[in-house]
Amino acid sequence: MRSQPPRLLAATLLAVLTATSLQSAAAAADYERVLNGTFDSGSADPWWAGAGVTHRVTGGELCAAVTGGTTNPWDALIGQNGVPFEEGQSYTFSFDARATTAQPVTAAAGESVSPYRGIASKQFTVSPEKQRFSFTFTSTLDFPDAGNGQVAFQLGGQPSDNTICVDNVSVIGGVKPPGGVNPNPTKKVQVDLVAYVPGLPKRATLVSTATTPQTWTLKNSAGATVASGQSTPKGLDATSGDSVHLIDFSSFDTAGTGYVLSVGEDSSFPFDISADPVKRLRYDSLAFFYHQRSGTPIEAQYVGEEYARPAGHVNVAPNQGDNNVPCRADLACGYTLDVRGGWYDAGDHGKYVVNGGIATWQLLNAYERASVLGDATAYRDGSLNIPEKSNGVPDLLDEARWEVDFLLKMQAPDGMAHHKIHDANWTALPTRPELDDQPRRLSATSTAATLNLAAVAAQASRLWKGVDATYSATLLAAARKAYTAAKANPAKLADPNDGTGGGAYSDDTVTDEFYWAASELLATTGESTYRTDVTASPHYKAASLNRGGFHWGGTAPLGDITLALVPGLPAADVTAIKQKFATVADEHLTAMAAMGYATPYDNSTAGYVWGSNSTVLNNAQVLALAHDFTGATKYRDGVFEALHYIQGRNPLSTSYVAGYGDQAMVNAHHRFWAHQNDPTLPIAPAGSLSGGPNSGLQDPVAQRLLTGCPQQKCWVDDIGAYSVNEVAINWNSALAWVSGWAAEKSGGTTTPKSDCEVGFTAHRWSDGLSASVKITNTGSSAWSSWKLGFTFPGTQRLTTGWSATWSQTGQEVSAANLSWNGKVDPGKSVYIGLNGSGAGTDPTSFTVNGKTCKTA
Ligand code: 9MR
Ligand code: 9MR
Repeated sequence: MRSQPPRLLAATLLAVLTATSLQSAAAAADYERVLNGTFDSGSADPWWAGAGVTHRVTGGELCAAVTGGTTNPWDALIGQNGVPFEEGQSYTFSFDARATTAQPVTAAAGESVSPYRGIASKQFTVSPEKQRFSFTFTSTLDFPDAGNGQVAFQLGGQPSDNTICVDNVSVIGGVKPPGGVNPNPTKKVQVDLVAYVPGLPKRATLVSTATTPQTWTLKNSAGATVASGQSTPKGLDATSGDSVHLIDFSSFDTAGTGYVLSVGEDSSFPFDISADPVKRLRYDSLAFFYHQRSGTPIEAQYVGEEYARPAGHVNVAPNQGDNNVPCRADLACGYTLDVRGGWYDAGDHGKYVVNGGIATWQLLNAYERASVLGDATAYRDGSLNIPEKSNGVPDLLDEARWEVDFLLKMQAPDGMAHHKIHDANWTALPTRPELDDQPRRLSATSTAATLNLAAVAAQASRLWKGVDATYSATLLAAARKAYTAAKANPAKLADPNDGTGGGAYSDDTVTDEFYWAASELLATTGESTYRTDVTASPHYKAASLNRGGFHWGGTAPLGDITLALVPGLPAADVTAIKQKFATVADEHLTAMAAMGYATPYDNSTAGYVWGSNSTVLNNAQVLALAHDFTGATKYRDGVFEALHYIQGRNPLSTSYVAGYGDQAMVNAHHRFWAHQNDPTLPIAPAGSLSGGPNSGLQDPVAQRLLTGCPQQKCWVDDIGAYSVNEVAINWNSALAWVSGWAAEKSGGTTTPKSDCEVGFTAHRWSDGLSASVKITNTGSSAWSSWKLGFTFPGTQRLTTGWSATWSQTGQEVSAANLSWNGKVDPGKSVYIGLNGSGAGTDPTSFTVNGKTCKTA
């Protein structure tokens, strides 16, 4: 991690070395404090190397190649940050080591940031024969929560180059159990931190061990109670580890902002009752894809200054570029490909056909579904802020084409598609795309990638038919060629161990990709050869759709969805597919009814997996289609439950969508949005989705911070935690599909209907005013309290007021009811007034209880 530069630990040389074991107050629990000390995974992460040192894992050891000629031991370092140390506790630091040429090596513990205080260090002589070394010390510093503690090996001060290898590095000690650190505070009243849509159910979760119903109250932004009721106790919810009650406040349906739900002393984050946020999210979730574009400058006029950047991977140094990329050395394919363009997959700079395929399909399917069953004008030209926004083509198609063109470029001369193109080695965080200096390499072609290309090119050919006939024909030809090539190479599987410099995306079952591609080709051409392959497939008629849904490695349901939307199959078979979607949707609803935090997610076999949020949203797509196919409102409500979980009704009180909600994901694992590592870089832009809880804890930061977590709590907003907090195109495509659908179902009223009217009548003179204010309840229910708000346009200052509690902050004025005039029945008015100094025109806009009023 070059972002947190390894520090010298020079001070450790001065630190008191207590090589003898000191008695610690609390009982030792033998907690291991370093991560990946065995290097068994083949990865060096999270060990870093300092200047003049290259480190890599070979033969299960971490080997550091050190450039000679440095002066001090600390001039050449490898180490690990975030190691927890507790003051006064005893630690045993041990490791195996060998060196090509014998030399002294100092093992040190200390502080990773200024002032770099040392805890302990000890020098050993490391020789060509591997030996085990060990020493024990007491910590003089306190970093109990894996903050700025560090261990390092000082390898410098030698005249010549040398290689030093370490293994089985261990620091055991301390009393505080590892894990349990979540910097995001959790609430006891869990709500969607963004919004509930008027007219739809509104549910929340209360964390409480009480066995009897609890009273909840809903307050509006003025603090007035607008609804109350009783919770329903549900007991312990194993997936979250919380004891929970359910709260249903659906009966309250007044649009507004800043509502808060409370039980006793505990309050939720504020939220809106409004359709506006989901209508914004429909576009923000799609904007993600422009941000991820490779091979083109990302321009400030579309994304704002902080997200603008030069084109990445176009052969401008230090990029080695995607203009003419060779295959990996071991493949010797004999050609190079121009594979510029496409979207970066995620926080890395890889571009993968498997995954690019499902992401593109899902965007195009949102468009196709809307064209057939909904409202495709939502995606019209001008709907997104992208360079193609006024070319006469729907913007969703323009954005998708950026990737479709890339997928076409990945097709080899024989019709097969290369599985992926990415860096030869992993780059550090942060690395801006245009500063990536790694060589780019094509991996081998694979059956799965070829079928992804066939499926998406066939789907796209259909959608561009009336938009660009030439392009449509090119796409169909590429799809046919790919499908034929895949049938000739039906078992060319990607290497599951090919995870250096890019993800593997290996998939050992491709019957589902065959079904998906054949379905798309059938839908586009109606030809009998494709029909035969579709109907003969074991996946036919949604046979493999279940609560597991679909994902990049399990794509059969994508074929089912297309076949249910596009004419081509016998009516009875279409009915069977639709029926299966309803059946699986019912299974989701049944399971959700028993959950503390209702989520269309089946954790029964694998727990919460990498990218669980995308599975939740893909299953929400299944629910949405079940609603489309049957009209049943229960399925629609299930879709919104899934969105509520994603936006904060979860045990971490966190919205996994950046920019949405008061406590939203910020520190995505991303090489450009790496603000956590470099404050000059931006945070994740609004509308990007975190991968979400992953009980497998497959990265060192998640392991260090989250060990022992209940499944739904295995998430942390940390840039290093890539197995829980990365972003990815196939995850944002799911958010785009679902938010687009939800926006369509959120009705026409986007601004809350006014239920108040305010008349402001003032006598003004050069340096003062006297005003009377008439507030009328024009709504249909009585107010039990009210609070007026307005802004003085000039320098007016309130001096006295009557018939209300008046106050002024800056130019903002508020007036709250007194005990005798709080109740206002529909159609009735209340009269208040004020005297003031200063000058200015009368205020023109007023709110009552947070809602904008009609001005009389
Ligand atoms: O940054 C990489 C992320 O995009 C991938 O999803 C993840 C799994 O393939 O790997 C991340 O890269 C890490 C690599 O696996 C091990 N060395 C450190 C890399 C950066 O954190
Ligand atoms: O989404 C992928 C997930 O299903 C896998 O378990 C994980 C490890 O192989 O890889 C995920 O995909 C990553 C890819 O390999 C590299 N780019 C970032 C992707 C999201 O983390």
